[in-house]
Amino acid sequence: MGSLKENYASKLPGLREEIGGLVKANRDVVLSEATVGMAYGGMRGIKGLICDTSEVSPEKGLIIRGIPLLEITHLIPEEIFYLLVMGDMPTDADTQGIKDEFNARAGVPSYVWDVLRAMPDDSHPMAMISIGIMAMQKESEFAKAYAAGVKKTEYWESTMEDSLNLLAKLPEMAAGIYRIRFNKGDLIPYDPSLDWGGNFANMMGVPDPDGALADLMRLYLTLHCDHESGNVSAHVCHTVGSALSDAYYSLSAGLNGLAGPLHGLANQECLAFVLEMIDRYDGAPNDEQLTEYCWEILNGGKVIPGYGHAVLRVTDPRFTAQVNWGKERIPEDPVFQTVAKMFDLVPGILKEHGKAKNPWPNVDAASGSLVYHFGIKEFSYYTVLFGVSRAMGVLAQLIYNRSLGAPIERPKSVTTDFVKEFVAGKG
Ligand code: NMX
Ligand code: MLT
Repeated sequence: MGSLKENYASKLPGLREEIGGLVKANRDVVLSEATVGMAYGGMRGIKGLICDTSEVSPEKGLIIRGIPLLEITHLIPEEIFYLLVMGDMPTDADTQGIKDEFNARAGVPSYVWDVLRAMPDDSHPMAMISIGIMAMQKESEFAKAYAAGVKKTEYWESTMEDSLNLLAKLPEMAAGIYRIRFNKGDLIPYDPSLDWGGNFANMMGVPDPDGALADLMRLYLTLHCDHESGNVSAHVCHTVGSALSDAYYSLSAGLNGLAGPLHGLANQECLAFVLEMIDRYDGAPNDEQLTEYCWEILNGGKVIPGYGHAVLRVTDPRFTAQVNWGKERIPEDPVFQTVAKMFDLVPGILKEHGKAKNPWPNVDAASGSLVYHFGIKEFSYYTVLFGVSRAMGVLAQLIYNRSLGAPIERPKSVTTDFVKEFVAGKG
């Protein structure tokens, strides 16, 4: 097999023909309608986006290229990235090809470290990674190709270059942010003999004598990679990219969305929630204490982080995969045990509360407890881990959309006066 670029290039003519034909023959077929509630309600349920890298079934959760997540949790991130981009399972040679691409492109430029070190000591790690990515924008191959007048049909090639360059450098940048922001000492160099996840764990410099953290990191990076295209990080990345902003602008924007507490930042909020409970009750809370604490949060008008979802109506399989890992590897850990106890009790509490449409845990409910076990206790860092993984999905979507010539995104908005007149006309 060839490189990722060669493989994608050979697939693309068929893809263009298939999708071009589908759209041409069905342009006016109605896919979905938008109610007033949807327009004011975060566009929930409107089918107005296309995503072929993955889909989220309300009843089954994440399905990557047609394969339910729980069937592919053994894949390493390099394999997942290949699958996201190509839609096919990689061969061993394909996976090695991705590893070689990352090794050849690794190496965060020194000016990025200067920028990150110049940031205030109390900067949020998500702000640091977003700025670190933006600092590298001048490296964009797409921006250079566009300025040189590249043909529209070739936009995807430099977008793939940018994406591979970014993915090769992200673990090093993210690990460096951990060491700089939390005063962990010198940066640890990239090791080309390690895989993407193993390298990330190694460069963070957290003791990992038996490789369990590297193993967790691979799982973590695999689980958080993609969640179709309507979630905030993917949607923002797509929207920014649709203006032909390059992958640096687009990814940085997407990660800014991930930094919101209702999206990826929920993983830091979740661990804070668990630790506050343990602190308040002087140890892992019992059922009554946990229930009391949750009601206090809900009665204070706040959300229980890690629970609920805009699309899912079952326990998130990404949560299940993490809990399975925790039960096998760290069953006695009191923080993990508290997360497991929450799973027993919170859905019932949320059902009784009666607001959340989905009372079940999402991806963010367990992840913090697993990394905390390994001594990564700086929970403002946790969303960076999510972000490194999510970069694979949103960049795969960017390559895909650019290769198909997706137009600039521009849905129509209406005014409240329009809605008033429209509904009056219906009455
Ligand atoms: N705790 C308390 N109330 C909740 C929760 C929760 N975990 N989830 C939803 N609700 C409330 C929600 O705030 C809303 O209240 P109101 O009518 O007063 O505005 C009501 O239930 C209906 O919301 P839904 O339609 O069920 O949820 P929506 O689609 O609007 O939002 C989330 C989805 C994920 C933003 C929401 O469930 C939430 O805030 N969960 C906690 C934060 C979290 O875990 N986010 C991470 C999601 C995964 N990720 O990584 O992105
Ligand atoms: C995600 O992984 O993006 C989150 O679960 C949020 C979503 O899908 O809306």
